[in-house]
Amino acid sequence: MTRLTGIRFALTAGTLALVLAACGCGGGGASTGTAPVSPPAAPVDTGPGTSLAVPDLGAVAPGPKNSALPAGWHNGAFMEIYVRGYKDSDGDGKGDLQGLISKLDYLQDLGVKGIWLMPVTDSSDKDHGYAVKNYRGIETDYGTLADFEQLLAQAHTRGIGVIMDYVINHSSSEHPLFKNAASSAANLQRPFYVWEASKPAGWRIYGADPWYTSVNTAGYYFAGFGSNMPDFNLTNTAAVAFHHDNLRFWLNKGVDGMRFDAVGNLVENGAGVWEVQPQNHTVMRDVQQLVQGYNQRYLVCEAPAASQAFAAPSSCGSAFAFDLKDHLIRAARGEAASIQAVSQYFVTAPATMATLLSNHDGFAGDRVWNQLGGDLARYKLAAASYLLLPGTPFIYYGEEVGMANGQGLSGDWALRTPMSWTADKAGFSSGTPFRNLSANVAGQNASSQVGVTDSLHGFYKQMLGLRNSLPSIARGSYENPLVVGQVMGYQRRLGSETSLVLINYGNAAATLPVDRLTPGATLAPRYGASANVAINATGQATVAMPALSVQVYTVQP
Ligand SMILES: [Ca+2]
Ligand SMILES: [Ca+2]
Repeated sequence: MTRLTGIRFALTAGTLALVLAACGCGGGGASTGTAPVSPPAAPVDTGPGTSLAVPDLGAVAPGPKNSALPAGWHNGAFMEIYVRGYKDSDGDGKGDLQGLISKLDYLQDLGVKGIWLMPVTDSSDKDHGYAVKNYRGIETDYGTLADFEQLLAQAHTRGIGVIMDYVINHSSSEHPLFKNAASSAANLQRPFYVWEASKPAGWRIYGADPWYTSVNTAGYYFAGFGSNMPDFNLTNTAAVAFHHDNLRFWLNKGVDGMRFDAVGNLVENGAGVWEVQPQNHTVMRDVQQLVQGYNQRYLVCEAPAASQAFAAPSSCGSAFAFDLKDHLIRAARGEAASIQAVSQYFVTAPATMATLLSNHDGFAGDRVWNQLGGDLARYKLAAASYLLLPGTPFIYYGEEVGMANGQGLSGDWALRTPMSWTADKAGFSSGTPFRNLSANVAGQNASSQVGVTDSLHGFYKQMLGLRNSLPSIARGSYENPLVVGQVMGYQRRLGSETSLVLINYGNAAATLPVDRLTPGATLAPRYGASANVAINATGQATVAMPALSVQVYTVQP
């Protein structure tokens, strides 16, 4: 999530018309012809105050449950994509859905099995997209609902699933629901949001008082991420039903799941008890049941303050491993305590954790290139460290070519720059990019690395190749972790297939014993080695590793 304070956007007749035009739920919208959609939005009597039409309100019945993807697809690697920054198709300087569609072959060639789209729904921020003003409309900068349906079909043809960012905690203050709610204390849509008649005392969230005055009425509304993004009241059944209908709207179209934003912030119980409250898990359990009512869908949650709690089956089911991320970077730097922590993580953590090195938020750290000072050898170790572990790895777009933070930018903006397709802006847009390029675009870009085995891109492709060709790596158990000096290793097992992964984080070559292997069997090299290694009668093999290297074997009888 992104916090933006002090930014307000005025709703004009023009922007409201845009909202309605972008919504595919009305009579003029595109339709797959199979999924039930909401009735056309029209103003309804909301009692006192305004009654703006709410384009994303209305019941959506469950639609087709079928999936275009094979079982277990979500154990392949995902690419997190900021559409605005990925590829511009029409020269306006902003990435869009047609641009992304034109890069699906690139993603398929890399070996990606899923795409997480940062919000593509219509937003008032016209940037990151987390201030949603129509949950059933596509951001007009990005294209149309028809473009989105084309993206789904084209991704599925390539065996790639598409999950959407879904922002359940808050909407834009320009959402018609909030405009109505803020127009009168007696407005019937007032209870969709969190209001108090007098200003509650003692609150502080991310350094700010989260209670804001409303222009039109007495009373204060709650907005944990800034005044322009008011929190929904998720103890209100109508507010929850509103979101469930919106989720079905997209699932009925064949979306393969959702990434849920800010699930630690859903329900507040008081000034000191606003984060990771028990009700949050109930909200996400119900969402999970809805999503899993469709075949082979994938749900993953963002909760930096309590990563593993939301991975429980009684909650979201999967969650980002923010508690592993820093150890992956530090292990790649050779820090002993973090090598140990990485080795032990999946001994206890749920196998449904979603692993990452960095993402679009500044709180999760700089681009990996910056965190590792541009050391490509250690960058590759960081990549191997999470791409071969259990769970679902999420690559942040451009990470695979070593994109650095943006030139002259700071904060979140430095992480959300145009993709470095070529050595200059031309690979991204024929026009003027909406934001500065990455600082190292001239040296690190896709065009100079695709097809080069020794490049960073080539390394990511080989790691994903292992994940895609060895079921034990994609979804096997995690067994027999070892740390010898600065070498970490573990076995992955699924059915009759056993893989051995070894990573030497040290600057020196190492020769080490690996125990608990199948006695009398052989280690057959899959990556980083060329010769078979014999396993003795007690199940031990002796493996030689160069400095800063990765080796992967399978155990052959
Ligand atoms: Ca564009
Ligand atoms: Ca909340």
